[in-house]
Amino acid sequence: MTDFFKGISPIKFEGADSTNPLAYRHYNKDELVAGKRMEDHIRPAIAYWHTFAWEGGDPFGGRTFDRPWYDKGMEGARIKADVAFEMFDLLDAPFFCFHDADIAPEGATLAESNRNVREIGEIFARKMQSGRTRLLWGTANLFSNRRYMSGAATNPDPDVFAYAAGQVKNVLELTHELGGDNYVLWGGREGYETLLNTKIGQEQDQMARFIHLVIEHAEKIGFKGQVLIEPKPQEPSKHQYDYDVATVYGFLKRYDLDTKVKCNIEVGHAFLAGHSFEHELAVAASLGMLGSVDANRNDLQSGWDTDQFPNSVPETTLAFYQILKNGGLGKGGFNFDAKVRRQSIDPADLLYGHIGGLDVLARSLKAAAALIADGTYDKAVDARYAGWQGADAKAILGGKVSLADLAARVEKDNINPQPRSGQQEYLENLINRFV
Ligand code: ASC
Ligand code: MN
Repeated sequence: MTDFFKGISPIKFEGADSTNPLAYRHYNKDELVAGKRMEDHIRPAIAYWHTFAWEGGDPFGGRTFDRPWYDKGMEGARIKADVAFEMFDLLDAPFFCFHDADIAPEGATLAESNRNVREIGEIFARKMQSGRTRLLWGTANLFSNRRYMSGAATNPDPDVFAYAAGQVKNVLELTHELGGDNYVLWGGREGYETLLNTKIGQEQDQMARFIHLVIEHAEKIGFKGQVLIEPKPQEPSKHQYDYDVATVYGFLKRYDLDTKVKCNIEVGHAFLAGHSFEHELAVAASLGMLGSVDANRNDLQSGWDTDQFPNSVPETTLAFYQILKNGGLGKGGFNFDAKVRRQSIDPADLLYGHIGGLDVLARSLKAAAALIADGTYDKAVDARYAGWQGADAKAILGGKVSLADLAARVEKDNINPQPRSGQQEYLENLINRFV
C-alpha cells in the first residue's frame, strides 16, 4: 500500500441525496437499467495516461502536479502501478486502459523499452489476479518520441515504420496476455503538417499496410478482441488522416479492412471535426463501425482537445440513446479519456473527476433508457418516415423502379408533395422530459 490516497475510503453509492463529495450519487453498478446492470452498460475504464502520466503542463509552463513516481525511472513506474491499482480499487473500476510509454520509461533501444513495458505488464497481471479491474484496451504511443515527428506508419522513412511495428507487436501481445477486450490504433501523428513535403497516396498505402500487419498478427496470436481506430481531424498534425468516422470507413473500405476494424469514438474529437458526438455514434452505428467510446468533453471556446470530464447530462443522454439503439457497446466501453485541470493538484481531484463523470454517465444512461421505454420519441421519428413503409416506396428502395417510372407516376397521379413540420422544438421538449 502506498500513502498516495491516505485517509480516503472506497467510493460507494450513497444515492442522489448524499452530500459526500467522495461518494457516487447516481452510479450504482448493480442497478438494472433496461434489464442489464449499469456497470455492464457503461463498462467504464480509467485512462492510465491522463490520470497518472500527465503532469499538468500547458504551452506556457511545465509540470504543476507533484507525484511520488516522477523522475524515478523503473522504480517510479512500479510506484505508479501501485497507485494506479489502488485508485482502481477505490473507484471500484471494472476496467482500465494504457499505452506503452505511460506505464514504463523508454530504454536506449526498442528491446529495452519493450522489456520495461513487459516488466510493468507482469505487475499488472499480478494485480489483476487479486483485484477486479480488467483491461478494456491497450495501445502504443507512436507520437511522443522525436523519431515519430513525421508520423509512424505514414513516415517517409521505412525504418520508422519498422520501429513502430516493433512497438505495436509488443503492446498487442501484452494486451492479449492481459485479456484485453480491444486494441486501439491511435492516430498519433498519422497526417501531415504541409502538403509541400507530403505524398498523401503513398502515406495512405503505408497506413493500410501497417493495419493489415496488425490484423494478421492479432489473428496469429489468437487475439479475440476488437481492433479499433480513433478518428480525430487534427492535433497534433495540422491534418490527421483518420479525420472522422465517415473518412475512416472510406479508408478501411478501400483497403479491404472494413470488416476487421471498428472505431473508438471520442467526444472531443467529434467536436474538432465539426460534428456532435451523437452524430459520430449514429454514423458509426449505421456503418457497423461502433466499437468503443472515449468519454470526455472539450471546452468549446478554446477550440482544442481539452479532454475534460463529461459534465452534461442532456448531451450525454443523446449519445446513450444512440448506443442503446445500437444494442450497446459489446466489447467496447467508456474510457475516461479525461484529465483534471492543471490547478487540480490533489490526489482527491483525480477521484472527483471520475466520480462526477460516472454519475453523469449513469444519469444519462437512465434518461436514454427511459426515453426509449416511453416510446413517444421513437414513434415520432418513425412517423416521419412512415411513407417509406408503403408498397410503392418499398419498390423504389428495392431497385424495382426506374427514374422514368417515377417521373411517369408523378405526372399520371398528379403527385404534389406537401411539406410537413420537422418538429424540432417539440422533440427537444420531449427529450427534456427525461433528462
Ligand atoms: C489525444 C486523445 C487521444 C490521444 C490520441 C493520440 O489527445 O484524445 O486519445 O491523444 O489522439 O493519437
Ligand atoms: Mn482519446
